[in-house]
Amino acid sequence: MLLRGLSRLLRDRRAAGPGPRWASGIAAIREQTLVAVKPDGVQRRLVGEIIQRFERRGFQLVGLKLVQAPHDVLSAHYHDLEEKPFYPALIEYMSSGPIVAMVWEGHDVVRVSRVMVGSTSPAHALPGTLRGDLCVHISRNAVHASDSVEVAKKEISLWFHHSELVEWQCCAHSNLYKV
Ligand code: IDP
Ligand code: MG
Repeated sequence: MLLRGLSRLLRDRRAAGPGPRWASGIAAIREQTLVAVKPDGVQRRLVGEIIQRFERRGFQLVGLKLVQAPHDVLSAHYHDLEEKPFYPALIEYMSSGPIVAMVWEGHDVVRVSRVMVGSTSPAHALPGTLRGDLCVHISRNAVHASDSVEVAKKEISLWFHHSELVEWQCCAHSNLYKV
């Protein structure tokens, strides 16, 4: 009986593959998203405030860089909006200065980041959201966050080489999660 149980456990473990270093429950809270401080946010010295919101919420920073976005990255990033009348102005805006690109990790981080960022138009964004607190117009909304898990994966690989992402163990983990 005991032997049968042990061999089932071993078989299940093998089927699950090597997996992450941590317990399998932790793998479920390692969702990632791309957040970027747009050129207006960098110019207005909002980088620290935006990072602080994500840190204080409890998410974990795993990638960070200041970049002048290359045109091919921007056109891939916004290819869904190519037909929109504001597209040329959007590309010009996003090319107008450096961007701080980040990857944040944590439970449900894609959905929660969108809530934290607020509506696309700051005029409709609720107080307490980044756009609702820091911006006034849709043409200058200071921050980007991926809108789905699928899109987040694509955007992270567009903006970051995998060697630029750092896997690190957070010492506050047990105060943020019980999994
Ligand atoms: P999101 O950033 O909230 O996901 P999207 O609809 O994906 O919004 O649009 C991408 C970006 O394009 C917006 O964040 C904003 O910078 C810009 N944008 C969207 N709609 C307008 C508009 O009507 N006028 C000007 N810029 C716009
Ligand atoms: Mg979007």
